[in-house]
Amino acid sequence: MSKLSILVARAIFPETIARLAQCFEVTANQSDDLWDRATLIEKLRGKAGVFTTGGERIDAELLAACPDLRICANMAVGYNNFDLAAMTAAGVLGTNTPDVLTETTADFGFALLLATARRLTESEHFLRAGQWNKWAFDMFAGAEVNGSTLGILGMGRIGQGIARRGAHGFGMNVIYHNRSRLDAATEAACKARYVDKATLLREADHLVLVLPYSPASHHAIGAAELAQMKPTATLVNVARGGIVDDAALAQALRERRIAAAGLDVFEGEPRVHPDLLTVPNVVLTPHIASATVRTRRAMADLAADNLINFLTQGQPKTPLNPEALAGARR
Ligand code: 8YV
Repeated sequence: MSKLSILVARAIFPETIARLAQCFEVTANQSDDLWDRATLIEKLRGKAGVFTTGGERIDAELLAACPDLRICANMAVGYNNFDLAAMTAAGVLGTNTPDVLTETTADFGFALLLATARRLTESEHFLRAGQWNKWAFDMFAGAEVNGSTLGILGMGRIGQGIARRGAHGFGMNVIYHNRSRLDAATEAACKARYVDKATLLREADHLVLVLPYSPASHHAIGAAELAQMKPTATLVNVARGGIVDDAALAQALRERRIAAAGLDVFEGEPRVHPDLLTVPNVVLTPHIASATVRTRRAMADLAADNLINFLTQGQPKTPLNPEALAGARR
């Protein structure tokens, strides 16, 4: 029997390609070219599966143009690049990579919180620029982390990981807001108290965003929300660009209406709002919250498992829309 064909849309571990090639005819993009949409659709013709990394928009138009496509396996826990309703309607399965990146991403969220509060990059730039010629009592004095109030918006797995680090490691008072309240046992494990969004904004000394992106969460933090925060507060976004109104944030940072921000994700990334590049009180990283070698391998393995298990046995490991299986393309 001839092998099914799949596309790997971005460069990935050679070992992952080799593993996929045992089961499929693989078209890979190891030169990591950034294909435009027309090229992606062209490359997808005749492919039963695609390995995506989060930047490839899968919607009704693409699915109609690629009738052989049966599964889109995202190497990311977030899947806002998928129009899941369109995929289900077309009988195309979507999968993501939950769990394997939870602790690593929570580590990074906490690292960004610490770096932001304690002005790590700003002070390093100062030192590297040769500006350090004497000690001063208030030099890079930042915001206290231990014992302060940690606010978390979006209390899924990663949010809970950040809460545990704050409560157990740093003695923080943890408050959170989420679409739905956690059960009492999970709240107790995170030592976290549920509050409404206005209370979260008002009381947090450090506010961390970990909610999924959807039209409902677009600009969940904009000028109005920033105005409700303490002028001494910090804001961290490890979720998705678009949840924060970056122009409004840059203005709030410039006017010191909040103390500082730490951003791993941006509206329209890899472009970054030019105003964010010129304010000193922001720590900027290029969407690397899950980037440890072990975790990226685990993510790649899980995305590959989904392709292999679904296309060879009909049993995906982490399906997003299992209801698509009923009307699945063959
Ligand atoms: C990915 C992420 O590395 O999993 C996610 O949702 O944001 C990151 O872990 C990223 O999506 C790859 O583009």
